Amino acid sequence: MKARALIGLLGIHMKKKFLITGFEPFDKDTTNPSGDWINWMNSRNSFCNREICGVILPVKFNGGFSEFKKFYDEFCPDMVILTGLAKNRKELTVERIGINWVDARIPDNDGITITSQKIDVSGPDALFTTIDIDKLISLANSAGCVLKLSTSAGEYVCNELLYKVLCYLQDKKTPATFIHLPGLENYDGTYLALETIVNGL
Ligand code: PCA
Repeated sequence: MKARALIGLLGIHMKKKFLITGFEPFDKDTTNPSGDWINWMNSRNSFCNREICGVILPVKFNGGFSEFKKFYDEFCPDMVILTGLAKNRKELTVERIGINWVDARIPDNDGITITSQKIDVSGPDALFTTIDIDKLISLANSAGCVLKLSTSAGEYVCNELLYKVLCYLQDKKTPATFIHLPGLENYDGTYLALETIVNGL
């Protein structure tokens, strides 16, 4: 029996562990609100019953997932929340699926542009995210923020990370989701909504 399961049986309360990721800037931007949210979160003390590991990932094909895996294997989280920027969206969106496809319009931060190909030639075509979407939406609403459902995380680095993470976690059964931040002037309300989500899950 795993140590955490035994401790649970003994009734000892342990903090739920969250691995939360954002991305570094890309496409000539100097900031990425998803990375800024990780820094914002790491600087706060408002996650009383949560143990948080916040990580900013590189916007690099293959690079994001290998960095994620390193932290996942070391931290062994109970839940995974991936975030990134979708500049052309107006609202916070939660992704339903990761697809087995990459078709980049712009290079990643190594200057690499991967077009029209499967992420994993022998992998499933798509995988569903595994944190209850209705619950995420109602938690965001309770913080006064609109969170909409999205059925496409795009065909760039965010979708590549999401797909690889969902594949990796399939047999581990760790719930995982992806939330895209919109393009906004001010992210105060967005960060508070994300904090409410983490504290409510
Ligand atoms: N957004 C990009 C990659 C990094 C990020 O924050 C995307 O949606 O694929």
